[in-house]
Amino acid sequence: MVASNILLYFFLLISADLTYKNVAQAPEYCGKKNGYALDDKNCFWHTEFTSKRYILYDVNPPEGFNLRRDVYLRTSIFVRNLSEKSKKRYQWHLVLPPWGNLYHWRSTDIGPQKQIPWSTFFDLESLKKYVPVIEMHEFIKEYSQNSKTSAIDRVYILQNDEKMFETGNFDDKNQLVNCTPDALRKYQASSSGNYGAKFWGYSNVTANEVKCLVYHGTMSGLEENLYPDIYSSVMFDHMEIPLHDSYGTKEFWAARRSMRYNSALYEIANDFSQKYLKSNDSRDKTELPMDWTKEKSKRNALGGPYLCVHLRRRDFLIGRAGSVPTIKNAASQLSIKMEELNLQSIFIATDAENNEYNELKSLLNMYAVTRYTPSDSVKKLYKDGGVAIIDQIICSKARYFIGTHESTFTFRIQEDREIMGFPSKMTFNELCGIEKCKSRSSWKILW
Ligand code: GFB
Repeated sequence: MVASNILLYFFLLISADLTYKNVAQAPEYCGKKNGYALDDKNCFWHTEFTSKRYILYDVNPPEGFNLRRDVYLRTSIFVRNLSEKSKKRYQWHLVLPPWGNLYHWRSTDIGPQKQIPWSTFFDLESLKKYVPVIEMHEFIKEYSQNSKTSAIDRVYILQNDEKMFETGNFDDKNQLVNCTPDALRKYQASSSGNYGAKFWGYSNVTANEVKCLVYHGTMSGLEENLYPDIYSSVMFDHMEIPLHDSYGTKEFWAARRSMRYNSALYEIANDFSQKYLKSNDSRDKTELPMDWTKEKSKRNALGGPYLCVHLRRRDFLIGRAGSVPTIKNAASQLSIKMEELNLQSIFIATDAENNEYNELKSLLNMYAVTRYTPSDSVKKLYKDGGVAIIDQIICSKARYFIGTHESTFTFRIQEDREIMGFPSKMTFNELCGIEKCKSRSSWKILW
């Protein structure tokens, strides 16, 4: 084992040397022949006693919930590929970064919205059928081995290649650079040499090393930075930077299908749709097997007798003013559609202020217009993120869906509808903005 470690280390060194300009340098090696001692700063007991390896990641703070879900997909595919390549030598685990402090989560009456585990929103057993995932609190318990802190072996702060546009060189890049004080601000070194970063607000999580890595390329290229014979836990900050290796492929859709929501959220959404929208899974042909791996390709979903619109407002009114309609114009687009479809009910998923919602409702008074309003207990338990998922589930089961141009919230609904098997023309529709209608993307499922 040790001999093979040494061989691998030399291989890593040689390959790092050959491609010096593009590849991050190998770390110092733990040279103890008879096992790793705890007091050798290059040696970590984890590597000796277990084949478990952990990938952690975080995302640029301003990014919203639904873009983060896409970063999860990229990362889960990466970790699954690592497991397949390492042929059981290492057991790769993906540590789920707790949810918290998102810009759009504005409710102040439901307690703090931070350190929220993934199980609040997603079904962990479903995720685990695609890739081994563990919650952060489980990682802390498992990894600290009774010590007071869990020290991540190496953290990479990924950075965009700012010179790419100046030089016109768009080749892949994977290059260690000196960290600027700005990049390191979050990662203050302590007197013991460890980096404490209050990772997700946990003061008992630290890092042994923090490196800055200019990165351009797809997820799979990150593998060169892992050195699993030396490190058992590696974290990538700004994981939104590496691109998908396989966007839209069967592999992408398998990972996406594994992202089932917490079953309590389906129950709340289904109760609401039955009560107010005359919807019923078996009649509407929107039932899915309990186990996502048993799903089959189909295009016969009918959906409940209502149209759902995702009407994105707030920051979209500023950042993307041209691609969102006025309320009056939205009402007119919706009435035309309702007449064409001969439907009577409209479900509105929106982050709009009450006055905008009320205006829309009064303009559409010839139809039964409704939206989901959570009870206090639902809000306390599932927070703003869970309430948004309930809206998404209800939209995913509508006969017809119209979303907002380039909203990732809309994209996730479209994906759920593709999985459920709706005819594509009932899904890939968008409200036109105050400027002319923009061309729409329609990413269809592959089985
Ligand atoms: O999810 P998200 O990244 O989608 O951000 P976009 C929108 C957030 O606003 C959701 C809330 O996660 C919800 O918290 N929200 C939006 C909604 N629509 C609804 C809705 O219909 N119902 C409920 N309950 N909540 C990104 C932003 O937004 O757009 C980025 O995250 C950036 O910061 C970018 O502004 C342009 O993709 O729509």
